[in-house]
Parts: sequence; structure tokens; C-alpha cells
Amino acid sequence: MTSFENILVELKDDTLCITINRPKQLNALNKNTISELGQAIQEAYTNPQIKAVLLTGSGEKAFVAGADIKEFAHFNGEQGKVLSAHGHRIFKMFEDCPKPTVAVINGFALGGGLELAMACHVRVASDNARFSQPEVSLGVTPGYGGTQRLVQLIGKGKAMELLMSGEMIKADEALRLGLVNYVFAPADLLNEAKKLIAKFTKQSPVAIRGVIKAVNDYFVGNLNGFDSEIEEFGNCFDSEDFTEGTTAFLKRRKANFPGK
Ligand code: DAK
Repeated sequence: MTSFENILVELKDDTLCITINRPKQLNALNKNTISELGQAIQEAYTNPQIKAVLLTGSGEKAFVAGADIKEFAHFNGEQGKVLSAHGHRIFKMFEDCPKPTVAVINGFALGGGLELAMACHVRVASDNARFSQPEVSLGVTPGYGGTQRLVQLIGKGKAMELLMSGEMIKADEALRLGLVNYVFAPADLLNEAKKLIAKFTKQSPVAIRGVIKAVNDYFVGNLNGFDSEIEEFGNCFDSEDFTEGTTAFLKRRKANFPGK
């Protein structure tokens, strides 16, 4: 297996285990981490030994606390669009992967972190996990598919509420909404995820591949929505709200948005 700077990748039995490994930054996704995720998931497409993919975060606090705010705070609209499209392509590789992809959410799954988890086929979480799409508090829209996949998973009304409020929800609420499939005690999370994966890997890989393709095709009509998201997201980077939102986070103060 290739070795990476920001992720750990290991083939355990028939499962490709990918661990985002920036615990000091709560596994925040910078550009390089996203590129590495793309290289890692590519292996699942081509290696016949791999029957499933397990994706998790390093440490006990976070799956992924969002995109790396320190990195994207200085992007302009054009950079935002290019990187959003790049992230969309890689997250879609998790969604379109012909082997089951399971997000094991061991703490915060915020912003880009929740979007990455939602791109996986199935999600399991620890009972201390927390979920949100807080982008509006930073003056941007979600940029890695959140406006589309959250609606697909939990329905428009609740998705609108979470996307517009940026509110953080607990694991039991995520379970109730169907955002995650199961919630376990932190100590049991990994083992329970592996048991779930074993239910998939004992089935026909060809049939599984067909199921994934057919289910995903149901949502193809939403592709225009993704294009809109890239457009809207990129536009945010040229706004004063974005500068204010990211500056306020970095200076650890409350944002005061000018609204333009
Ligand atoms: N980015 C960078 N650093 C982060 C981070 C993040 N998203 N989240 C946490 N950290 C860092 C903190 O800055 C801190 O680092 P030091 O200051 O110690 O150097 C360290 O991780 C530990 O965090 P805290 O000290 O804040 O830990 P607490 O337990 O007090 O709080 C928290 C945990 C998760 C509630 C808090 O860290 C937090 O609110 N984090 C930010 C959550 C957030 O707003 N995430 C971003 C969501 S928006 C893009 C595409 C998509 C996106 C952006 C760009 N492009 C294509 C350009 C998506 C955007 C998002 O994800």
C-alpha cells in the first residue's frame, strides 16, 4: 500500500481501512488530504482483494471537523469553484465505488466531514458523535455535496433547517433522522462496523455492484443541483460575509455578517 502524509491506509482481510490522520486539527480536510483520499479510494476500484471500504478519523474526538478553515479562508471565488469541483469528484468516488463504503463516525462530523460521510453508502456513529453543516456561520454554502446529499438522506424540510441554521445535532437525533444507520458506544464502534461490513462482504460482489449503481442512478436527476452548488459555493468566496465568517473563527470571536 502507498503511504500518505495525512491518511493511513491498510488492507485488513478484505476491507480497505482508510483513517484520516490529522488529529491535532480534528482531521480537518485540507486540499492534500482530499487528494490522498482520492488516491486511496481508487485502489478499491481496481484491487479485486478489496470487498469493502471502512473510512474513519484518527483520535477519539473527531471523524472530520470540516474543511480546513485555515486553508480555505483566503480562497477567492474561482479557487473555490475549482476546489469544490475537485472535492465533488473525489467524494463521488466514495459514492460510486463498486464496493460498499462505510463511514465510521467517531466524534465530530462537521461541514466537509459530514459531506464525506454522506458520500459513503452507510454510516455508523459513536454515541458521542456530533453532526452539522455549519457553513452558513462562515459565510459559505456547503461545497462538497451537502445541499444535495443531506436532502437525499433526511428529506428537504429537515435538511433545509439544518443547512440554514448550522445547528449541531447529537447521535440519537442523527439516528432518528436516518442520517446514520446505527449508533454504538465508542468502545464498540469499530467492531460493530466490522460486523456490519461482514454482512456485505459475504454477498455477491457483482450483485452488490449492481445495487450500488441502481440506487445511485435514482438520484441522477439531481446532477443540476450539484452544478448549482459549485456555482453558489464559489460565489461565496467573493463576499464580505465569507471574509468576516472565516476571520471571526480564526480570531475566536463572534461573526458580525455585513450581508453582502
Ligand atoms: N479547520 C481547521 N482547524 C480546525 C478545524 C477546521 N475545520 N476544526 C478544528 N480545528 C483546529 C482548531 O483550530 C484547533 O487548533 P489549534 O487552535 O489548537 O491549533 C484544534 O483543531 C482543536 O480545536 P478546538 O480547540 O476548537 O476544539 P474544541 O473541542 O474546543 O472544539 C469544535 C471542537 C469542532 C467544536 C471546533 O473546533 C470547531 O467549531 N471547529 C470548526 C468547525 C467548522 O466550522 N468546520 C468547518 C465547517 S465548513 C471548500 C469546500 C468545502 C468547504 C470549504 C471549502 N472548497 C472547495 C474550498 C466546507 C467547509 C466546511 O467544512
